[in-house]
Amino acid sequence: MPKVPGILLAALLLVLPALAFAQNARTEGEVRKVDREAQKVTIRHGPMREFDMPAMTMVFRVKEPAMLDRLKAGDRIAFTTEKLGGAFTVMSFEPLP
Ligand SMILES: [Cu+2]
Repeated sequence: MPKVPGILLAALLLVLPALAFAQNARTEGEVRKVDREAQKVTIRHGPMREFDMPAMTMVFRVKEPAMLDRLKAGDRIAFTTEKLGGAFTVMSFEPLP
């Protein structure tokens, strides 16, 4: 049986917690307003434990401006968030029924 290089094991140990974090960052919410000019979206979101944040309505940036074309007020979404350069940023989302 071939030996697994230590560097691969180390990489795996680094990646696994990152995956777990990405899952925890999933939040559900409702789109309240889309601002294409400012490239921002207002979302009424549920609690975000990873940011120690209760449910509230707030403004997010988006990772890519094109994401705004797929969002409109009233949409219910599940989304992932990262804090990029101090700004809460929607990294991905999917529509909820
Ligand atoms: Cu918030």
